[in-house]
Amino acid sequence: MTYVVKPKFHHPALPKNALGFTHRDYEGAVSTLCAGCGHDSISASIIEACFELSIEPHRVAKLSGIGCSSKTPTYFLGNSHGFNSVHGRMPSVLTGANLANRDLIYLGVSGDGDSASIGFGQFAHAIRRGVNMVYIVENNGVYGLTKGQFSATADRGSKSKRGLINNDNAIDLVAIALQVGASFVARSFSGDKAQLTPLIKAAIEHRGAAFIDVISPCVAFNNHAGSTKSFDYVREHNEAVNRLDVITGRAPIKVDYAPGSVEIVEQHDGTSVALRKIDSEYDLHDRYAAMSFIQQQAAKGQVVTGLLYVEQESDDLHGHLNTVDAPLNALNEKELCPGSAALEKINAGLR
Ligand SMILES: Cc1ncc(C[n+]2csc(CCOP(=O)(O)OP(=O)(O)O)c2C)c(N)n1
Ligand code: SF4
Ligand SMILES: [Mg+2]
Repeated sequence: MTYVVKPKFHHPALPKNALGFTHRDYEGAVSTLCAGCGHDSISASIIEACFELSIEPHRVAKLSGIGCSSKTPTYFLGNSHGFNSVHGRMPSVLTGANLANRDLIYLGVSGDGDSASIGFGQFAHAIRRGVNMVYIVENNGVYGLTKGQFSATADRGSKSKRGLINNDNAIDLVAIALQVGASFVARSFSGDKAQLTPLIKAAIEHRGAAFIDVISPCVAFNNHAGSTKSFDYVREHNEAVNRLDVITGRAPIKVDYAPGSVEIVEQHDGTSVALRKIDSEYDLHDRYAAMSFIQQQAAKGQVVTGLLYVEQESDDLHGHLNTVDAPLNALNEKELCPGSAALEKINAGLR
């Protein structure tokens, strides 16, 4: 309950990260979601990722839309910046904030209703523009907050709790993200923290639009037989193509696996990710092969998870627009308003 205050006291032996912070420093209010909701497990992974990366909470801006999923930023990173926007409008609010202050880490949290229905256009355009962000969709195939109607990500043929069959085709947000140019694309499962936490850490380190689709079962409305977003279904059909074992570090990464089974992916800031390949044929730098593989497996009912695509030389919207390096709030009046001579020069260049 948000009105129940967490006790300030904690065990003195709680592990601390490089900043001297414990997990408690990355938590938020007590969750009001249903007990067992997949979304709470995703919040736990976000907390773990930020703790392990020793991120200063005030360097994070968390933004969301409307839905049970979009409520979750209240339950993690209580000392970070937060903005709960209108349904489906998180991407444009995030884009504006990012353009104003490029120094923060932007974490967009959304639902399948929020991003694949009312906010579908917003989702596609923020990704297409390469906004530097981690965009997480907590995907349960239903509108949980409004009592379980099918969302646009519900698979055709899946059955509602009351026995209705969904006859509409599904939107796969991973396929769309790949198609519109996301430079980091992953899928995971809320029930697999060991897979999800490193993916979030790698996405935070990535420069550009990083998208993670997390299948996150709704225990109240979509966790029955016949649903393809239930815990049982995802566990039975989860096809992981790789795992990030060792996450980031500026020191050389040492791993114990056989040669050929590990790939080291360099990130823009000099950190690296060690990737353990499960499917040795899967090439995570081939956007078109990824699209085709994921869709072929989906046609067989399989849910492909892992880091599905990453562009190593990625850029972001600031790079495309050639904006100033400093956040706007760090510029002085003279820099923000250089005067009529400067305007004259720009106008002359456009004639
Ligand atoms: C403009 C507008 N239209 C409709 C709604 C009603 N509404 C609230 S949440 C929601 C869907 C939420 O689904 P999803 O994003 O999948 O989140 P979940 O609750 O499943 O996590 C809808 C339709 C609204 N709040 N605002
Ligand atoms: S209704 Fe579904 S999505 Fe919402 S909190 Fe409950 S289990 Fe989670
Ligand atoms: Mg939903």
